[in-house]
Amino acid sequence: MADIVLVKPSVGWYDTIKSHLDVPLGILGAATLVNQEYEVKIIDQQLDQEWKKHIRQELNQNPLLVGMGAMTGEQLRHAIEIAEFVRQEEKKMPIVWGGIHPTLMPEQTIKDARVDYVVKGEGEVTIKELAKSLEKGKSIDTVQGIYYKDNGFIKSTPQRPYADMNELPIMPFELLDMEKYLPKNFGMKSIILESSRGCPFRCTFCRNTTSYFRRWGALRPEKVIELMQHVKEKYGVKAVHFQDENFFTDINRAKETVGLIKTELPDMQWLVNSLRIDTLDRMDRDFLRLIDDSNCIQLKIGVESGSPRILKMIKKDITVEQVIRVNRKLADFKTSPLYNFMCAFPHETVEDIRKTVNLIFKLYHDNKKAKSSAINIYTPYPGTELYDETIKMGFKEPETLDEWSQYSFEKTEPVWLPKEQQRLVKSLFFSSLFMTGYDEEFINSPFIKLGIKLYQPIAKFRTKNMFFKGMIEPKIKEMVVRNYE
Ligand code: B12
Ligand code: SF4
Repeated sequence: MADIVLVKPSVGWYDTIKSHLDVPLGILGAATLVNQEYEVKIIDQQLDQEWKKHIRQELNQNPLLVGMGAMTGEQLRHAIEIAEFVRQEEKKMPIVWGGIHPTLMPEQTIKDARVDYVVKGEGEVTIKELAKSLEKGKSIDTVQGIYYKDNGFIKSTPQRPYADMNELPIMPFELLDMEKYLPKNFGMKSIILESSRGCPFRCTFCRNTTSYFRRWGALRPEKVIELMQHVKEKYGVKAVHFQDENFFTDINRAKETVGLIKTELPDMQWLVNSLRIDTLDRMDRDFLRLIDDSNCIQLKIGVESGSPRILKMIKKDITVEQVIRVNRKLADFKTSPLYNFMCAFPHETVEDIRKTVNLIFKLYHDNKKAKSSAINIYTPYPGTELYDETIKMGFKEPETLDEWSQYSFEKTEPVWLPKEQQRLVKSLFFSSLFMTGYDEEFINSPFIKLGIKLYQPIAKFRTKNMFFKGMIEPKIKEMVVRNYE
């Protein structure tokens, strides 16, 4: 039985319709060092129908703490459900929260009665030190990076310096039943991994400006290869999907890493989550050829908007001309680009949105391999520059953990936009999501798969023409999704 119990809250419908879940890197990250000194048990709420029974069993052995991490929104709702259960079963059990939401809102999170400690930022060292202090009954004010309560007062310790990823051991994947976490991405057994953390750019909607303070840290090329080799040998992984927010920040490191993937892992496919247009614009054809030759399947690229005015406002520091140029350049290579877009920014007009839609179809036209994400609805996250702007424009800031758990781009109205435009962006998100169908291969049910296939041409027509009359499809989706919750 375990000393440390870590629970991964369900992400909600987003994950329940998928055939396989992604490895919970946040929880595994938190387990990395503490696992060397203590017995750690991970419970995945989404996979384990009997999570309550299993948490109860662990509580019987009196662990040092129960920990969980959450993103803002639906996952937070599930984290609250878990914390409430633990509190109700064992009043005195220390409940530790980490992950992105508590990091962005540590003071508000610690105020909640179902939270005893908040770990702000990276969790590896902090949770280990916290566990030690709790075990030895020592004062915790020497543990950096935490918020806690002391006789009703909220206290915090200084920010912990960022870890050097190269000094951390490989995450303890062995704590999980890995077969349940290796989705068939592009038809191959795949895994999500991280090779760097943070991003030095300044986009006004992005949490990196506040949770990593525009810092970027990365594994050295040989360490990336070691990690890829580890998952290949131990779990038979054939494709690695890097979740980094900016894999190519250091071009020399990236070049060396890609070169090593080509020579050391010639059978491994790989893809990256996030890459900038201006970086690609600077890359010469030799580097792009190397990326192609190293079996990179896809590059996910943040474009966000087709409107120069909006790109300037969000400080994306790229131009529409660059996007078009890069897309044409990439047409000569096997690796396919997937462009990410958003809408519903404060001050955005219908004309700006039309420019985004037009750009998407131009990218498809110029490069047959080009794909795009749904046109996601901008969601204001605390601490970012645009967040303050939405508040000025009428957005009511959630004041408690419970209120934040109800917060999502799907449920929360973009009240900073005129009423008519609020409806438009929701319809556009919906049609563009199904137009792309790019997540289709993760979906379990053949019934849902077929539904998406049949709906795709209609979704494309609606998106291209921004025509949303008589749109009953979101209601149908709601009915289908309810069956999976
Ligand atoms: C994988 C991923 C997902 C996965 C699931 C992740 C999960 N939590 O289970 C999926 C694909 C489902 C997903 C969905 C979404 N995601 Co997402 N996702 C990511 C991504 C790419 C990687 C996360 C990760 O694993 N990082 C690596 C680990 C090691 O880092 P970490 O999670 O921060 O964990 C460290 C610390 O936070 C801490 N920690 C974490 N957990 C715990 C627990 C304890 C007890 C302790 C002590 C410490 C601790 O220690 C860890 C090691 O240092 C991040 C971007 C990124 N690169 O971080 C976005 C990100 C987390 N996602 C984001 C968003 C916006 C979304 C969506 C809303 C997107 C959308 N439009 O649909 C949805 C939300 C769906 C929902 N219902 O909630 C935002 C979060 C914003 C926010 N305020 O929550 C991020 C930051 C991207 C961004 N830059 O905007 N996402
Ligand atoms: S480039 Fe991407 S990760 Fe970096 S600040 Fe902008 S949106 Fe965030």
